[in-house]
Amino acid sequence: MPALTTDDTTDALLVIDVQNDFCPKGALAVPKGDEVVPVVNRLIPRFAHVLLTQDWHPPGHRSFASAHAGKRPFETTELSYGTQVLWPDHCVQGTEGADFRRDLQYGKAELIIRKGFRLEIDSYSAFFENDRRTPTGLSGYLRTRGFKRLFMAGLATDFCVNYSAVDGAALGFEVVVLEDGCRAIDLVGSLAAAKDAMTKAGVTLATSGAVL
Ligand code: VGL
Ligand code: ZN
Repeated sequence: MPALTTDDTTDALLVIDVQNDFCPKGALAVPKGDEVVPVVNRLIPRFAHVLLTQDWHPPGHRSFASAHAGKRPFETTELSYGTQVLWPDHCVQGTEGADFRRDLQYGKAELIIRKGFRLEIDSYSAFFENDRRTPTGLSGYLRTRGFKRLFMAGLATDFCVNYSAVDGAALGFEVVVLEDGCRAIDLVGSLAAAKDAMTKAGVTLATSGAVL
């Protein structure tokens, strides 16, 4: 018996960044990132409404270490909005690395929200870019569609899932992160910090078994 009963009118599944570059052999491979695919594929049929996010950077994006002389991936730098982790070039618009995993069964997705497309601003969250002010438009979409509770899974737990979950909760949505449907990058304790931040924000951490 699933522990949580889903509501076809007010619940949505938000699948975060299940893209080639975040999976093994990808440019910013999340360890075991591909393991989220079978979990998400089991979740999708259980939800009436499925939405996806897609990390979608222009070439030369400011979050890329290659855009900063003398910097290497996973170092940080100060951008106009604060400290930014620098990443390997990844999820460049229109490249195979930016495509969803081929085995992700996402045909029924009703919305694909792209983020990180402004050259100067990174965007971990599905709601606000990393300047913490620029909205993606997702909250308006969710509200006008009447969604109240969001189940989240995808990549990476400690970056895009975490920021999306915390922002979603702050915006007044009920947020449930299905942890076995996520994998983390885990840079110097970032997974533990992310779990702490999500818990403090009122996000429910559960496993896919809660709804399957
Ligand atoms: C992500 C780092 C850079 C993510 C995206 O999807 O978690 N992380 N861009
Ligand atoms: Zn990115």
